Amino acid sequence: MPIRYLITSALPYINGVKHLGNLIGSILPADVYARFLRQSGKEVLYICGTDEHGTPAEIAAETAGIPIEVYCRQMYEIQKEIYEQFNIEFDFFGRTSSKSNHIFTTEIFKKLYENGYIQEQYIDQYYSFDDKRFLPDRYVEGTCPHCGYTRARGDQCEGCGVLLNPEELVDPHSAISKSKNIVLQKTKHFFLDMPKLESKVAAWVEKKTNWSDTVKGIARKWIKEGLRPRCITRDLKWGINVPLAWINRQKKSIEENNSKEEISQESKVFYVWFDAPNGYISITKDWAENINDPDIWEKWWLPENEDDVFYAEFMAKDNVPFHSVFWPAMILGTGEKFKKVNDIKGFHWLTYEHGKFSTSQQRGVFTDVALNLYPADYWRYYLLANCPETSDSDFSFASFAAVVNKNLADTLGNFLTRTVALHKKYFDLKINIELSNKNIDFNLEKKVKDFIEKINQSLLERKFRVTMAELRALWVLGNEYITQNAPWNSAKTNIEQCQITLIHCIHLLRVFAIVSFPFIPKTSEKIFAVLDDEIENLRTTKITDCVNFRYFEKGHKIGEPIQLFHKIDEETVKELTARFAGKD
Ligand code: B3M
Ligand code: ZN
Repeated sequence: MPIRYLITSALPYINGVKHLGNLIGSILPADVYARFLRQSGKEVLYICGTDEHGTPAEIAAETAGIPIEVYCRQMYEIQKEIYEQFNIEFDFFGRTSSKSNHIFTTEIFKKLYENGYIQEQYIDQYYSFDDKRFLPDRYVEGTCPHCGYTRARGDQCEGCGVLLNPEELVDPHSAISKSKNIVLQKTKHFFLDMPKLESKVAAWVEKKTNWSDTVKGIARKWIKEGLRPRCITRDLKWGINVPLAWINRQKKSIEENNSKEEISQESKVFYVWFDAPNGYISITKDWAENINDPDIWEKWWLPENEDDVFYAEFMAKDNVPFHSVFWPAMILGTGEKFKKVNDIKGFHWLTYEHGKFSTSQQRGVFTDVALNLYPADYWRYYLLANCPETSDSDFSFASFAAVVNKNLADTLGNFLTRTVALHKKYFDLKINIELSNKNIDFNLEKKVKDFIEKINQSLLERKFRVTMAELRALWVLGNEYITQNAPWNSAKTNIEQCQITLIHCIHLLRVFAIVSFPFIPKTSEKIFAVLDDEIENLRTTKITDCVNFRYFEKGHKIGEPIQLFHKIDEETVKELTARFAGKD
């Protein structure tokens, strides 16, 4: 049994505000899992941060007309603020451009070098005179030699899907400036010797019997096709410098090495995917510094016993190869005992009205705009209920409105309004009876416990779709209970029975708030405020222990009824659908 739970979600790239698909594809489900485990009394660390290096960041900064450091700092603050507003409770939200990641990534590289897993190779790369930079493959554009598509990229043709090398393109030009003033140049790069690491990685992957078929399938496919050396450096300025002086010293110290040639090229940095995953560890170090306990990170990443920590990663499926094969290969190559992942949760895509979310075409809903439209819990609930867990799922305002109206407003919201309004009408919000073995509805208790057991189990397994279905069914039970027991009838004939029913409903509201807390935390807090219970109890009550129909004692008074959710009407759906349809 693990004693600690380490959780990371893929580090959102720095080059802009993320859309709803990014949120549900990693950060939001990880937050639910972390909240649930904390409620269960587990020791949890949830780490995330911005992924800040690479060409797209440089280009975004140039487009914005500000220095890259300034751009990254601003975008970091903006993204951090947005996640706070979505009530994502990271233990720390850091940055891969931090000093600690520079130091740590350099250490990882040196260990790999010393252990013989780094090769040098010359490669041909286009240099653009007008952009004054080497062009990464996907920033070279031209005509596909296979299908004639004129906007093929240097890594792949989007016309026919074939994988390309930039030098294969006909009429190549810079995708940034469109300039044709580009030449192929030889430049020396460092490669991670994946063939040499392959057997280690393959053995490690095969031991992962708990991985989903999708995740395991992706890892196996890469390994089966044979791992090739992977270029881990780039000719860019922004990034973590390759320690060239150190490498030159290493070479000099190896007497028999006949290649005495020094590498003198400046501005060679690590490829962003080489430094970003190390960010999980270096951000944990930054968290440790921040809480004035600098060595505490080792408890998570270098546990005495590997099984003491259960490590779960959350990400979209295109990130899976990097987390299931390449980063583990790096870690294995260092020979250090860093904690490696136990389970990878890989999500499919959220589409927008059956198409792609698109930043450039302003198509779809982005996280900052979403928060201006509706409160965080509307989005959290909808996205989780509709999460692309085993296949793609689609966002539309019509389905968003349907889910908010039916599940949130008509089911949970309505149950609160009915219960509290009736309790006000008949009992002036005051509990006058003690529930005891004589009048507790044990049949109801059993049903509630069964639902919670299922929710608990599916959350432990990080299965979100089933969890959400069970949660909804639990809320429905509340409405069925009040309808069947019709306290408005018993009010006329048996006022004691009327209150017994309503006190059960008040206790059900408390249960709903606790069980719903990982998903819609602000709503749970509102319910607790109405019940006049301590908000802190939401965080610390295990969902499997929360069914206690004696909790509110005689004399307890609850607050006035409130409307938890507002319905979204058809006109609004039409208006929003048109507003976010994008430029094309
Ligand atoms: N930044 C996610 C992406 O932009 C990427 C994740 C890094 S996790 C170490 O696709
Ligand atoms: Zn093509």
